[in-house]
Amino acid sequence: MLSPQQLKFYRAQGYLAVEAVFSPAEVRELQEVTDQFVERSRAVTENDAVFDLEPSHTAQAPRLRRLKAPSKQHPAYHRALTHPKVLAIVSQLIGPDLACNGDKLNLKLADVGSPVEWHQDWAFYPHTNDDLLAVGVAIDDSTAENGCLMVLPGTHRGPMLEHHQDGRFIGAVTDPAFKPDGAVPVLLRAGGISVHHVRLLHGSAPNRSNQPRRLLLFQYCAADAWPLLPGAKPWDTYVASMVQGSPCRVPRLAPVPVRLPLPEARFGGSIYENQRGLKNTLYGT
Ligand SMILES: O=C(O)CCC(=O)C(=O)O
Repeated sequence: MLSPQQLKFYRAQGYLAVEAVFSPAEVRELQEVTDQFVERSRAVTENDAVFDLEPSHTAQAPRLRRLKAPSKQHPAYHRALTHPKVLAIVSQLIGPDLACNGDKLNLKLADVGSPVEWHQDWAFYPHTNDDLLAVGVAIDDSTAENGCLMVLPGTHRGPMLEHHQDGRFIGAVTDPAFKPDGAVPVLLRAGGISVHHVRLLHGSAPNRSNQPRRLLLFQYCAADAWPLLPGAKPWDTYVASMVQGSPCRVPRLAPVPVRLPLPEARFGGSIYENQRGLKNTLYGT
């Protein structure tokens, strides 16, 4: 459970790091399962519904960039999504009735791991209220060298920045004046978790080390937060996405700043693809 100090920190800063949420045995299992998916990616030549590949990926040197919807790909990832310690922490932050509105595993393999340009998750999936957050489960130690998550503290209370370029959504901040001054690295040991608010500005640099930085990302939302994009959540999908508590068909409306991610990004499939062609790159994508 989070202490009152940790809760206060999250409310003020919009993020939190919590060490040792997963046991060494649980971490080992996640590492082994992830190694198996990297092996499987040798047979994959193009991005598909499960695998997203680094541009330099080959069968000889498999470079899996992202595993999509990991909780649907292996029970170990599903157990992590519904881990009682994780759900206890998330409940303290956004309430007891929780749905999952997306999950992914960003691998950032040694030497090649692609960066993620600065963005707010809220730009991708605005809801009727902003009781949404993402939990990052560190499968490896997460360091400045291997491209840990970087955050801009307090920006979850600020404006919604423009994520459009040439009139289309591009999944990254496009204001040329934007500089992530004051950015803070979220350092974690394997088994620790990061938590970041859906409106917090964040990004992460390429992996310039010889160590992988695999981060399992789970998006949780309060059950009464409904997506604003038409057709984004049919009822059955929503009910199936509940990880704790009861569904709710009375959305809670909050005075939140919103920009829709429309018209859709030129390149789809993952944030890495959405951000292709970004002119205002801060990490050289
Ligand atoms: O992998 C990371 O460090 C950042 C991930 C992220 O922000 C995302 O995939 O939306």
